[in-house]
Amino acid sequence: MNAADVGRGDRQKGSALMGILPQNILDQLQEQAIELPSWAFGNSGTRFKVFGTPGTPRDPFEKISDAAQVNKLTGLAPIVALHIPWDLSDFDALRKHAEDEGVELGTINSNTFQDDEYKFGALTHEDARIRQKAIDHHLECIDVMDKTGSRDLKIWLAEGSNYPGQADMRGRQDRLQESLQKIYARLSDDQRLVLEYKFFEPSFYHTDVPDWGTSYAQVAALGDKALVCLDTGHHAPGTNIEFIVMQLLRLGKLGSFDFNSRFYADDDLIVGAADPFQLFRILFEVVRGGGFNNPDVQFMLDQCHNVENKILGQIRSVLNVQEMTARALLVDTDALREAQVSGDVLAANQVFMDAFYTDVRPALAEWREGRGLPADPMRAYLDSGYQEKIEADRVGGQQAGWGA
Ligand code: LRH
Ligand code: MN
Ligand code: MN
Repeated sequence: MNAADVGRGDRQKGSALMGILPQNILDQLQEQAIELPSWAFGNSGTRFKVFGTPGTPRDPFEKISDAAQVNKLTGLAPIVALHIPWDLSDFDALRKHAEDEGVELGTINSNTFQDDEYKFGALTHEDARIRQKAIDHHLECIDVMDKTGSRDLKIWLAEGSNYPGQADMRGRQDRLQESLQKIYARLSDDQRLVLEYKFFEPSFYHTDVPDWGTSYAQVAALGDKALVCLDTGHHAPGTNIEFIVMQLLRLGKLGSFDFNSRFYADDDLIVGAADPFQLFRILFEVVRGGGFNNPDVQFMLDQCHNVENKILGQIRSVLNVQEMTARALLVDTDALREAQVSGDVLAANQVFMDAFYTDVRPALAEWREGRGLPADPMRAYLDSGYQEKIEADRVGGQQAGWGA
């Protein structure tokens, strides 16, 4: 009998949980921690329009309070990542505020993509003065990490060129390594650098860190405290992302995820919304490669909620990750291995699909309730009165957005 059959029988008896999610899986799910991006709570949009929404945070403190709601209702999101300079503030006070709200401050994301001087590069720029300015920004980010108690500095670089011949691609790789070495040297023993790749945008011909191989080559040359960040939306359509996850875990260089989903490019939609099966396949490789609940692999969301409620969008996202993790943990790995070894292609595929098609949502709702959390966190948020309160309180003042 496979997991799906067990689940059907037990649901008839009234308990979704019993039988479908064994204790060892629940124990692993209990430890799951997903990091939320502060910018998911600010206003965002496309280059066509940014919609302002009532109740949007006016400062980093309010972003933290909103993120804390997600954690209170799901028990899944105890960490909040910051973006510098968007979240510049009194970091001692912000850390205290986060603690009061029951969350901690996490990854510090640098930003070298909104300054005129970085038009032709930052860490790779031909001009040593501009390179130094970009390096100094990262050193300031590490100062922030010292205050917030953050472990990870996440670097995504918007650098590249638009036309063949425009830039010396080789020289830029060398300068990138030189600049990264200066940043790396400032990290303390318990801090890390994660280098995020993206295949295009804002540059359209070449990008200096376009793929996992380049990120790997750059961080491998730095040392053990430098790792790769995999943003799920940063690959060409059709890329087998789970293969990359497998390879980076195998090499011990997967430092973090930026989870989101996409239909076309870097859409930053809710993780698991566009292609739930892809999320399942990724999480299966995470579990297979020892990445799940491994403190060396950070699970972060990197999303924007342009048209939907932001707090509900984040709640939906962490639940999607939890549901797909539960399904990935349900794969009968013994049966899978047996089928693989014996060359039984279709049996192997069926074992895999049985887990994917198992609806774990009722079981997770029941388990949540048993731990004093709402069975339906989305409903609980709507009933909590929090949204009405922030809409009433946060009138006037400048709303914080993606980039502010
Ligand atoms: C770049 C990116 C990177 C940035 C974030 C706002 O596309 O994924 O992680 O820091 O978006
Ligand atoms: Mn990202
Ligand atoms: Mn992105």
